[in-house]
Amino acid sequence: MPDDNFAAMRQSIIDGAPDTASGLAQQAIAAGITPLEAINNGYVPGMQEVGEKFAHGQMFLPDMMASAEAMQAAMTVLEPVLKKQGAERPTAGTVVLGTTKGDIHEIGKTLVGTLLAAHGFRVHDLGVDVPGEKFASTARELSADIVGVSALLTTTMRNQKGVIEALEKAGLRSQVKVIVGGAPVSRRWAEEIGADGYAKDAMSAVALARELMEQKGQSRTQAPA
Ligand code: B1M
Repeated sequence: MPDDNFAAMRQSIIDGAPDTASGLAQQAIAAGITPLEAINNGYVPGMQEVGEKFAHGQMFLPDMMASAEAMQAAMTVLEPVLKKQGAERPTAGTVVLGTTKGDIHEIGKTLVGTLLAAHGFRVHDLGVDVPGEKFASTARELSADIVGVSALLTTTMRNQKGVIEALEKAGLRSQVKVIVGGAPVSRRWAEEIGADGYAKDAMSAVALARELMEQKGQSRTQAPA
């Protein structure tokens, strides 16, 4: 697909144009472009530019909401294609995923969930504004291997720590690996709050989840009988 099409995808997000965004996604699939190429080269750069414009006062909240709608329209087309790949694989592990309490940003978290599902993980997405106790009760219910917590605001990052505390309180911390991510989150922050790993983007989250599943497998085989 020529770079022009990726530029058009990017622009559809900046313009907050859901119909254009989804039409371009359909064209991309028909042309044999992988959903990941469209996301990484077209739509995500659009969202990044929206964030920069918002930060510099060149775009306002309603514009940012329209851009999010456009992104979701594109994802509605691309997600089923990505997920189909995962349905054809054996289960790689169970992940409980959500955006932390106080935070309603969902696009990045949903993308992480879609890619995990595309790589064979069973993903239970709790949505946004999720309290720590909900992560813990769902992890117990599903015997989750991994809990993934997204945060997009500097003010809600600390609630990632709250999720770890809730897992500790529920007596689940030793059984469940915790991964954290989101734009303001860093490896250092993950270490500081005692998470098992940090991923900077959705593909790294898949690699990290696989690595943690390997570690879980090893500790199981090494555990005394
Ligand atoms: Co908001 N917002 N927003 N916003 N918003 C940011 C985050 C901001 C950086 C914009 C800015 O000022 N430049 C800023 C935060 C500043 C800060 O805290 N330092 C901000 C603000 C201030 C706000 C409000 C407070 C605005 C207001 O009301 N005045 C408000 C807060 C609401 C709340 O949550 N309580 C708000 C609201 C909104 C909308 C509702 C309008 C909308 C969200 C709609 C939705 O999600 N349905 C929105 C949007 C769209 C954004 C920006 C523009 C884009 C976020 C996004 O979707 N990016 C964002 C600016 C930016 O990030 N550049 C911004 C695309 C997405 C694919 O990337 O989410 O980073 P991202 O996810 C990546 C990685 O971070 C990583 O992988 C993903 C894919 O590669 N990742 C993980 C994410 N989660 C992970 C979890 C993992 C691993 C990796 O493991 C579990």
